[in-house]
Amino acid sequence: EKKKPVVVVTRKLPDVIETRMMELFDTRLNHDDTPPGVPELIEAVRTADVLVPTVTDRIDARVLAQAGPNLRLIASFGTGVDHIDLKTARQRGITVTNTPGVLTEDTADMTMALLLAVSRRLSEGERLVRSGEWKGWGPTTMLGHRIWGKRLGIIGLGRIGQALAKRAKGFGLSIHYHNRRRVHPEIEGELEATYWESLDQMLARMDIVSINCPHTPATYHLLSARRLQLLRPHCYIVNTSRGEVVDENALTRMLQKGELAGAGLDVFEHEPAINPKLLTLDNVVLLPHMGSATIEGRIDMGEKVIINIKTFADGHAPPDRVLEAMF
Ligand code: 8YV
Repeated sequence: EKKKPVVVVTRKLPDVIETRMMELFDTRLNHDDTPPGVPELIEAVRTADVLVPTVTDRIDARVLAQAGPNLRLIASFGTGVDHIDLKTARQRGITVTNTPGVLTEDTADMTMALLLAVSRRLSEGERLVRSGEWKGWGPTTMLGHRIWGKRLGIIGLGRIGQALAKRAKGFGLSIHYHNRRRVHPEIEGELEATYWESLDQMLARMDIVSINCPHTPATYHLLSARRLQLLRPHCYIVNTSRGEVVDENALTRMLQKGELAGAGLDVFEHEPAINPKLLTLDNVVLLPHMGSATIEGRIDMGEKVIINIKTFADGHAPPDRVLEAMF
């Protein structure tokens, strides 16, 4: 019988997935779910045939330089691959896969939830009730802003951006987007989406901006201090993508000065560290990177990881291979 591949998993995964992986592969699990540090990651790449990292594990050139000769596949548990040095992996002949598609709808739901939470002041309202300070209903208390009839500018109209656009259309928003490439006219037509070739021009005209592009060298601080200044003061920002796409300090300063209406943030530039000033602001909703955090989604992701490993171990091209050229 063929030797089972040694699969090293860096974080705790759903039980059904771990059980299935134990059956199929020579699987080494992380039972206590502590995020591995660099020494543990180096140990993992030295011993594994297949590494299953998550978004918390930086598989950079330094870690990959220590990879053993057996490491042939990095089957990441997640869609974003900005934690993996794809170029070094390719140079070392290591295939990389991710889990696209299965967390699209969940992340789009969370983006809508954040957008409504910040514009209708959900977190603030709940804090008021829980504090015991609520004095009762008043015609001018806790007023937010309606979202219907407003303009939503989506940065990155990929899978998640399109799923968000469908939902936002149902909520009566008009859809605008900026993307590296204009999407197919049929998709544009279905979403009644307006394409802005110039991100700067789009930003200056929106009521709400949502970030739905991946973090790559090209999108690092795409919303720079200069670009943030193009937004009008009544504009809300929502980010369920990656913190690095926004200059968090510049955003925080603008929120403090009232130069923006508010922000709904699920991701941060140096998470889990957060600019402490953000914690003092009422016009922000802050979540601990839970955009795709559903039980169903995590199981779907695990199944994708398993299929990628199995296909690769059987000598075929895995379905979710990631290439540098995709970004
Ligand atoms: C999860 C994510 O945190 O998939 C991504 O890119 O950011 C999140 O949905 C991640 O999948 C866990 O590894």
